Parts: sequence; C-alpha cells; structure tokens
Amino acid sequence: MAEVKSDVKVKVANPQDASIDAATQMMIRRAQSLGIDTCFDRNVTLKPCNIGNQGTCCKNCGMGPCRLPLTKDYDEANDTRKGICGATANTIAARNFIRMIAGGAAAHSDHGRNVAEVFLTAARKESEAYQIKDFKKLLEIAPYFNVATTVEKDGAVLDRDLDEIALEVGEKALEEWGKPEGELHYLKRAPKPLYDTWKKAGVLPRNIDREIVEIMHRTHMGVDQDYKNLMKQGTRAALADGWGGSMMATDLQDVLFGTPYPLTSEANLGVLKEDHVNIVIHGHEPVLSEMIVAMAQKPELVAYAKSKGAKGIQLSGICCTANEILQRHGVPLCGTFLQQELAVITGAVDAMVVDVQCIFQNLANVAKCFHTKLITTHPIARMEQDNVIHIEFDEHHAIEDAERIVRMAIDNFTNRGSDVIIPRQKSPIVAGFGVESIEYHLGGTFRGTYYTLNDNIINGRIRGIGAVVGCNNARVKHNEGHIAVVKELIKNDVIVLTTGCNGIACAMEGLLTPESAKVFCGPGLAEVCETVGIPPVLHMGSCVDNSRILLAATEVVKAGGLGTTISDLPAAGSAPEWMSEKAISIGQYVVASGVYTVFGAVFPTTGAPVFQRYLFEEMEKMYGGMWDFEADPVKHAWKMINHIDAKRKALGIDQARERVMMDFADRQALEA
Ligand code: BF8
Ligand code: SF4
Repeated sequence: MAEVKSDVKVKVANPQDASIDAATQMMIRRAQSLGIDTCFDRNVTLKPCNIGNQGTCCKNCGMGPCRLPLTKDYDEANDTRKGICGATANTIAARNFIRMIAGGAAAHSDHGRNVAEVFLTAARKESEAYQIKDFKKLLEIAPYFNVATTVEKDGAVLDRDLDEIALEVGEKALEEWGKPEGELHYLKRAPKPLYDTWKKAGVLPRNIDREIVEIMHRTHMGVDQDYKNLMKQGTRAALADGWGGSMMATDLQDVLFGTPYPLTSEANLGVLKEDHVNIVIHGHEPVLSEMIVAMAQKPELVAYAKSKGAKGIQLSGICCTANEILQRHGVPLCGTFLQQELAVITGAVDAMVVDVQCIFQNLANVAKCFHTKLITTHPIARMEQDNVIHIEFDEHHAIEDAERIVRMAIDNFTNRGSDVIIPRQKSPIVAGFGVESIEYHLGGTFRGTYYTLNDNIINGRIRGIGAVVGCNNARVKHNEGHIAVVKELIKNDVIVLTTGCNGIACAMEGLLTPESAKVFCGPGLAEVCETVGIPPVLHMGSCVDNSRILLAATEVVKAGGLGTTISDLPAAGSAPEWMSEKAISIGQYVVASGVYTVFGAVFPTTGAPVFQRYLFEEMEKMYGGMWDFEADPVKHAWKMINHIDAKRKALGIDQARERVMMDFADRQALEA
C-alpha cells in the first residue's frame, strides 16, 4: 500500500498577492487558519489548461477534443493546424468565442424573460407582491413597443388607461424572445447611423431565443466554418442581449421596482453587523430580493429578530443582485464576486440567499463549516450538496417565500458560533446613477438633455467617457486591475461609468464619493464633479444595466456637438478582470455599437492570431468599435485615453482641451 506522506502541505495563496483589499486578505488568512480552501487557494493549486486558454481546443464532437495550440515555430502563412474534421484554429476559436456569447446572452436574456413574466403577472394584477411603480418610465418605453399611450374618443385625444398600456407592453416585451417575424423593437433606440450600420452588415437580431439557438446550430460539428460568418451570428446574438434582453430587463425592472436615483450606502465586508441577523443576497435577479428587502423592514419581523437577541436585520448583497438592491434601496454591498466565500468565513452570515449566475458551488462547502444556511431559490440553479436548502421562489407566493427565508435566517441567529470575525473595512458610497439621473445632474437647465455633459466634453474639462465594467477573475489579483484602470482614467479627466463587480470594487475603494474627485481626478474632471456634486465614478448598476450605458451614450449623441453616432464619441470601454461569458457578450455588443473595448486578465482567442486580428482590427471598419487586450492596467487605461484623444481630434475639439490645461497651468502659476 502506498504510504501517504504526512508532511505534504497543501499549497495556499499568499493573501497579499491575492487581493489589494485588506478585508479580503484578512478573511483569506482566516480561511487558511481554519483549513477551509477558497478560490484564491484553488487558483494556486489548479493551473489553467494552456491549450484551452488559447481558445483552440474543440470538443464539439466525439472525435475530439482536437487541440490546436500555437507552436513555437508558428508561421501564419503556413499554418497547417487542423482538427480531425479539418476545422482550422480560426474556426475553432471563433466557434468557442461565439458559444461564449451564446452563454452570456442567454444568461442576461433569460433574466430579462423572467422579469418580463413577473411584469406581466403584475400587469394582469395576478400578484399582490408586484405592482407597477414607475408609470413615467412605462409611458417612455411603450412607444418603442408600438404600444399607444393615447386613445381617440369622439374626436378628442385622451390618455390611455395605464393598466391597459402595462398589459400590452408586457405582452409585446415577452414576444421579443420568440416572435416569428421582424426584428427587435429596441434596436430603433440606437442612433440612426448605428442602426443603419447593423442593417447593412446584416446583423439586426430577429428574436432573442433564435439568435442564441442559431449559435448552437452553427457551431455544431460541420456547419459554419468561416470565422467571419460565425462572428456575424455572434454579433447578432450579442446585440440581442445588449439592445434586447438586457435592456428590457433593466427597463421592466425600473417600471416594476422604480428607476434608481442617487443615494448613499456602504461597501465591503465591514457592512456585516455582529449584533444583527445578517442576510446576504447573492446572484442577479432582483425579483425575489425586492421582496426580501420589503420583509426585512417589516416591523413584525424586526421584532421577531429582536426576540432572538439581535438588534435588527442587516441585509447586504454580493454580485449583481447586490447592485440591483443597492441602486433602488441603498442596501449595502457586502463584496464582489471573489468575496462570496469570504462573507461566510466571517461566521456572521445567518443566511445566504442565492438566485442565478456567478454563484460558487463551493459556497455549500464553506457554509457547512459554519452555521450559515445556504438557500437556493431558483428552479434552474440548484446545488448537489446536502446542506443546501432549496426554497423555490414563485411570483404568485413571493411575499410568503420571502418571509419564510427571513424567518429562517432569524431562527438561525441563535445558532451562531462564538467565532465571529468581521473585518472593519467599509467605505461610504453614492450610487444609483442612470440615464435619468445623469440628465438631472449634468443636463442643461433649459435644454434638459445631456447638454452640460457634452459642453464639458467639448470644452475639454472632461476628456472623455470610460465605461469600466465586469467581473473579478481569480487568475489575477483581486481588484488591482479595476482600481488601477479607473484611477488612471479619472486622473486624466476621463469620467467613469461603472457597473457589475467593477462598481463594487470602486465602491470598496472609496471612488464612489464626490469627495474622491479632489483626491484622484485631474483638474478638469475635479472641477466638474465639485461643481455638480457627483463622484468621478458613476455607478450605473448591475451587468444588465450596461444597457443604461448604451442609452446614456445615445443621449450624448443626441445632445449634439459630438458626432452623429456612438463611434464618434470620445469614449472607450473596459473590463479589466473579466471572467464570465456574459462579459464576452457585453464586449461584443459594445464593440458592435461602436465602442473601442479593452479587456484585461486573459483573452480567449490567442491561439488563433488571424481570427484575433479580425476582432482587434477588422471589427472597427465594420462597426466603428473593436476589441483589444492589455493585462497591464496602466497601459490598459492609456490605450483607452489614446483612443479618446484620437476621437477628440477627429471631432476637432482637441485644441479646446489644450487650452483648458493651459488655463490650469496659468492658474497654478498665478497662485504660486
Ligand atoms: O453580472 S460582474 S462576476 S456578478 S458576471 Fe458576475 Fe461578472 Fe460580477 Fe454580475 Ni456581471
Ligand atoms: Fe475535432 Fe472537428 Fe470534432 Fe471539433 S468538430 S472535435 S475539430 S473533429
């Protein structure tokens, strides 16, 4: 019998190398001292496959996997790599890439579909829990679905009944997933030249489900074997996400739960409270968490918590569910994607409630080491471990389901061990931005559009707009890329719009406060932020809320003076630490909307240089936007800034900025 070496030590992460965040480092250390592994440790022991990470491993049929890594003597002109069927590296990488788009578009859009279904339940008045909250927004979106908001009666034009409008919007919205003819309604919201570009390229999505299904068909063994044609379908599905499923998710959520407006809150593990019942909500869909927010405030349940010796109920969130309930209710952010296990490791979480997407299966193993109840709630997202409790959420019994979950957490409070350690780190934040609130803060008094924002871009105080979004990735130091990219941008007068885990990272770092402008921004951006009273980094919400960024960019185009389409704007996109397939779908719809977009961490097409060049160069000729990759965060930011400067030059507003900078230097000279 082989002897087991007793002195074999499992390799673990060095907390200092794993994250820039002190609270995160502290909890990694704690986990290690308790012998509980986290993603940070697994990153050390589990090396990525060197062929898969190049995007050139195909397992789309039973003759594979066919692995086509780049060889040392790779010669592009004589690349003879091929799979059993003859598929080239370009074909394989393109198939894998658009399958990622299919996964991402499916995740966002299925979320949107669930929201549309709940919306319809509300419109039909079948649910006590959900009622339409924001009629103004309902009236705004109705025309895009060709739903009339007025009726003619005896020659007079009258307002149409709101319930009728809601019902028709709900039905029309739901049809977007499977209608047999036509194209998605929301595509018409894009600037006209952009819509025309899509039309010319033949990528107008027909319906959401069809575009995703067609990716699965085309990437099946022996179907589409032309990387350009594959990417055409990838683009179509990605647009169905950004200007379809995601945009409808955002809008219908706003109509149901309220459009976000700026509010204050806090972020990082320090939001957990030792003397409160802690409920952490994690995942993406706000449909259930909205109810939990309501239940956690219910006096009867607060009293119940007190009867168990707690001072109250502390809700907080992880990932994009967190962003959703932060934006609308100010519920604090407990942490990013990579901090999910660490929240449980505090020993203070009485219940973690998860819905869909970005949920580690290892949460169940960590929860087992503490008293934490891990509750899955979605029929499509369950876990195999036997300590996981499944309370299936149903919009028809939403209040009862949410109350049951909150009571379960309260009952569990008394089971807590004496071993609670909560890091003290938390940062104050201002969040809740959106198309409407940017207009409010940066619109013109008379023009009411994005006039002031445009004006400040034209006069050079604001150099441009950076949309920095996306995940954490355990393969790179947690939050390092996010924060370095954002700081470099605002230091150079680029205002940042953020969503997803980048938003949470910026929140933890204190960049979501108006006060941070003075500390971190260049003189022009600092002046604007101080005058208007906004942070230099505007938190726009969850990942489906990237649709807000598309619409904000559209508003900037409409306000005038900065070109006629999104690709004319001095703007760039970034996902410094992406990992999710959703990020690839977002990247592609943003690129196809005309935005130069840089990804950090890794890029999944490096094994197919020709195909990668198509994404990095050719895309721009087609859509005005293109992909790029840069792992070094400062270089990454400068690629964006250089692009912004080139766009300023093309618009003829580069001189203005030089004048502003001179003014500042003059002012400094005067002050000295
Ligand atoms: O939808 S940013 S890690 S939480 S995938 Fe996941 Fe990425 Fe976070 Fe949000 Ni978005
Ligand atoms: Fe190999 Fe072609 Fe099958 Fe892919 S589809 S596994 S490349 S034989």
